[in-house]
Amino acid sequence: MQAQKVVGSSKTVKVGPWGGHGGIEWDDGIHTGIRGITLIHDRCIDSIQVEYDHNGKPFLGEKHGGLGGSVTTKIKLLYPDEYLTAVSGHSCPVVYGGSPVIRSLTFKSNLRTLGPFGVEDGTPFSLPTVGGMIVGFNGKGGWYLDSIGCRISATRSVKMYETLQKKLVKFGTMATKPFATAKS
Ligand code: MAN
Repeated sequence: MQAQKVVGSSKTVKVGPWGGHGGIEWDDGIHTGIRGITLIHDRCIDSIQVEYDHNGKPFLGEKHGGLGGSVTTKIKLLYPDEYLTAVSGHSCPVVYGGSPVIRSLTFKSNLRTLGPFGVEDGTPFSLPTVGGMIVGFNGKGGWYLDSIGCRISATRSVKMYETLQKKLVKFGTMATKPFATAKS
């Protein structure tokens, strides 16, 4: 079956966050898709950095979490044919007396399952299957990734999106015509 090309719509639903309450809050905002994810992990998920798509251009989010971890996993999605549909994982403390942190993460795309990464220990969490695609992550981080949540958007076919873009371009050309004429 051929993968359907889709982009996210601007209406999103926030789900989560899952994990602990430690660390400081981070929010990557809302984008049009995800091109890749870099996870650094060991006994837990030390950090996450997401490369989004923003209206057809790559947008690199900040790295969230700490500087430790021994394994670097670079997930490259086959954008725009592939998009993330779900995230799941486990959380519990890794240090004595500490609050729960994200121990493992597993991502699901329309084409495959990526992971698990980290250690599947502690309380499991999973995103209820609501359809749509992930267009932004948020959560908390300190030495480690304390929690993670995401924003889900309904999917739209690229064809519809391109038609809309063409219309906007046409409208833009018309609007600037008097200036263009004056210049020539
Ligand atoms: C640091 C602090 C905590 C946080 C842990 C794990 O100790 O930022 O608030 O829970 O790291 O990330």
